[in-house]
Amino acid sequence: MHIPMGTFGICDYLDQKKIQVRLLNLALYDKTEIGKVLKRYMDVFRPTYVGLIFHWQDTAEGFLWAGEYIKSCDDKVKIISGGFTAGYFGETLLERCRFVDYVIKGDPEKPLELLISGAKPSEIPNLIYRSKGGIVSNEVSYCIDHKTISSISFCKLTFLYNHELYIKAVESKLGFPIFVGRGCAFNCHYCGGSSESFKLHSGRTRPVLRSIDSIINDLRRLKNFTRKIYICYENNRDYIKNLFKEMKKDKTLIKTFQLNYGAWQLLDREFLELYEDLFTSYGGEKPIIELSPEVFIDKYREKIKHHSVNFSIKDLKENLNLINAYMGERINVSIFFSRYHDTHRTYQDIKEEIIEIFRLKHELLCKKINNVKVCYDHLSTDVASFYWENYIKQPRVFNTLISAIKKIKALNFPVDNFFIYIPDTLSSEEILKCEMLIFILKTFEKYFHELFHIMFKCLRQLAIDLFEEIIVEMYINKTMNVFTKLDWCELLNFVKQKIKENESLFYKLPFIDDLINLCAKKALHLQNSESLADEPRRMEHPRLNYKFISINNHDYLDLQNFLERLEKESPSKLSIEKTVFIFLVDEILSMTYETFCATLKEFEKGISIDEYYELMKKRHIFNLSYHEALVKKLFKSGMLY
Ligand code: B12
Ligand code: SF4
Repeated sequence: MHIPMGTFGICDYLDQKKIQVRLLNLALYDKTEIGKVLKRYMDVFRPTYVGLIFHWQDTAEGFLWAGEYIKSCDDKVKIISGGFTAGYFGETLLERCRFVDYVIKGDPEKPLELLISGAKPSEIPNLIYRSKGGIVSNEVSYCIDHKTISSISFCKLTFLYNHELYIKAVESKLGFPIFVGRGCAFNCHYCGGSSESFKLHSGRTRPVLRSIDSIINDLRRLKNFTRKIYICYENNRDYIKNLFKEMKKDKTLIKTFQLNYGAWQLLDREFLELYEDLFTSYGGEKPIIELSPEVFIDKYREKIKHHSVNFSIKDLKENLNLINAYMGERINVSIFFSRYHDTHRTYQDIKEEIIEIFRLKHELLCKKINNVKVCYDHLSTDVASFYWENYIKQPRVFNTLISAIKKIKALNFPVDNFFIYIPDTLSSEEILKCEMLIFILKTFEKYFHELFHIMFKCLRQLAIDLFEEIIVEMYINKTMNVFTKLDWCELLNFVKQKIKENESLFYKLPFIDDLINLCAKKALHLQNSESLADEPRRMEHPRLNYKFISINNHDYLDLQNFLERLEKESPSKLSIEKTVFIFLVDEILSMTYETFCATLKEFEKGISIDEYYELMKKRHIFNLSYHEALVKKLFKSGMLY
């Protein structure tokens, strides 16, 4: 969906050289329409050269399709490709793709200008092209300098056809990315944007930054288009702070933008103070700060992350406290963990990682830190990263990438990213086991989060062992696809059985029957809620539908409170607090059993709706409009029928 940030800069650069240029982002259009859209804009603009960006490796299929299609529309048009992936594969891309006429490796500004202005290919730096004698790669001798990169704008949105669509799309994600510079000073093993990777795909040996003034000018322009921006470029924290300090000098930039921030290191007080002074929230959303420890176990993180951007989990937790002390609930924090890494070579390593990541989620909940989201996804295996170079066979061959994409599509579990590297010390059964474990834990966390946290509270790590046992005994050898057809009620039953057949687990969770009963009703409700009628018939003397009611011994849905009770009282001696849960279309209503008896239970006696309202009035329980709205919802939910 994104356009590489630098592409807007290239447009401005070429425009300054009086070369007409337009941008088309096919990802913004309906998939079934993109052929027509491409043809339409080719007819309108009639380009002599088309720059086909191949930056992210996961866009390979779209790149192949678009290249073939453009040539089929007009075989005289010259196709120039560039971006990390194009630069990395360079010659083999020209070998494999007849439609590619040129590849530019690394910075494209000057090479593009020269090529389009008619210079001889042999005289254009960074260019890879076909000649009579075969494919020729010129030296990568052009790297944009500070002065030039500071003289162009990276946010003249009007170069892009239908730029409003792009704004809408980026606003639905993290916001418009602000171009700060190119290259990275660090070397994280998993990253295709590391300093070593940059040498491979771009021939770049050191980062280049824009001047702060040029960024400020861009922000002034940008505020007329969007108020939601994203920065993820921290070679030098002081540089970012200086940018903030300069922004503060311009009143029109204060509290103008929501800044979502991809931090490469933990945040410090000065940064947070500046951030607080300068930025605001936009469209009722909270801004997001991203932190990426990638792996949980400190000694492994030390191995894969460059030491300048490394931090311990202890430091991370302290940093969360610091961020919350400054901004509290006004901000959200996303913490990213990923798999698979070359540090986690055995199933036990990964299991330990899973335990720690889910323990962290639980710990945050117990500490009432609600603004932190912990993500645990597949790692993108970036071309030119250390992982790609060292663990992928024939890394420099373009077909390796194409077959990797096919392999990912054929995997029997869902994938979050272009991920191809898995340590070869893990068997396919172990991988499947890890994937199932994570999938089931995430399912629980999403749909049955009370059960998930109560289990974690009472059983600690044994909760993970229990799920693992269920996977091994019930799922791993079944042909049924757990990832697409997981039967929640069956799984809940397995959990109950496992706990009840083990005395020490049952001792820790003596209310498991009761809790699972509630979850089973919830499961049925979640799976059936879509089939509810829109406007059901209202009966004058309605009855209660117990299918949508769960009467339990504790208020499990008041989770925070229940966990605190578990902290103070022994699970086996918990006093009963009879609670009624009513599953409505869009919420679960909970009330004490006494309230239930005094209100809805009255319908069991066959009273009419008007008699019910009368009764509530007499008993001084809420007001009429509350009950009218409730009764309407109860009918809609099928709870009254
Ligand atoms: C900020 C950032 C983002 C931001 C903003 C991206 C953006 N719009 O540019 C967001 C969050 C949106 C993002 C998303 C993704 N990112 Co990112 N991102 C970065 C980061 C941290 C900095 C990028 C940067 O500074 N770019 C500036 C420079 C380097 O690029 P540029 O000037 O924009 O463009 C260059 C080329 O594209 C080329 N070019 C551009 N236009 C044109 C046009 C022509 C005609 C030619 C010839 C050349 C050309 O010229 C420039 C110089 O080489 C890098 C890490 C890093 N150190 O680079 C990762 C990085 C680039 N991202 C990466 C990945 C994997 C992704 C995602 C696929 C992640 C995901 N799974 O969703 C998505 C892809 C989004 C999409 N397809 O729409 C990988 C790339 C690996 C790869 N080879 O594919 C990197 C290296 C590291 C990482 N793992 O995050 N990312
Ligand atoms: S992950 Fe590491 S190498 Fe990659 S861009 Fe961030 S700091 Fe640089």
